[in-house]
Amino acid sequence: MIVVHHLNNSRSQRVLWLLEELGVEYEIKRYQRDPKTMLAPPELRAVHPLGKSPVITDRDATLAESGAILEYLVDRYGNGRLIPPARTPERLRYTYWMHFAEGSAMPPLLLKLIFDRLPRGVPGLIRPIARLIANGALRAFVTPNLERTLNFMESELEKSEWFAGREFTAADIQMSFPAEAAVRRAGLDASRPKLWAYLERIHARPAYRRAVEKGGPYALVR
Ligand SMILES: N[C@@H](CCC(=O)N[C@@H](CS)C(=O)NCC(=O)O)C(=O)O
Repeated sequence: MIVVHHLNNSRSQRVLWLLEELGVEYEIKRYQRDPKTMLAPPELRAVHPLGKSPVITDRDATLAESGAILEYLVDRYGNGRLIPPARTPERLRYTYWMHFAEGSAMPPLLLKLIFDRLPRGVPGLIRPIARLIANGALRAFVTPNLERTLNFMESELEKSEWFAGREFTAADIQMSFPAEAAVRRAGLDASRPKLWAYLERIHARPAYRRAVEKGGPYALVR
């Protein structure tokens, strides 16, 4: 039985969603974020040294990193579903977006979160200075980067309905987290109509809804 080590309101939502799409049985072991720091509890480090979610255990394997988990599950349980055939242009796009989500889209979104919160975390006396530094970094580096990233995602969805092509694939599941995070953190809205329609389509999928029901409140959902 697959066990998903699920941290509330986190990337492991994508793993639950994929398992629901595939109709594979699984068990959820739940972990709660510290409400103040939002960090995962130390128990997760007993499952994987980094103590981050998602992690799955299946048979003898313990696997972390959402992209690796998605690829493993599609390979092991997909029977060819949710992945384009090998050596096609769609497969190449699939691989690209699988890696793009955590490798390119999430870093500027994480920086945005950190610099937005930075001034709140320092003593009141030096808060204006911290705000100045944070705003400088946001203006010079983070915001332009985010704009380019979202514009690029939007322009790619102008070429096809889903990230890898005409069919919905696991790459769309992997890309959901940065797109949802961008709604909260980077003001992604209907002014980017292709990305917005993509979000509406994924949120309407029955498997997505079942995964949110099972995973618990998911604040990244609009
Ligand atoms: N690139 C990793 C990122 C894992 C990650 O940062 N997970 C977050 C949840 S969204 C986490 O566990 N945060 C709590 C913590 O760092 O303590 C992946 O895609 O699996």
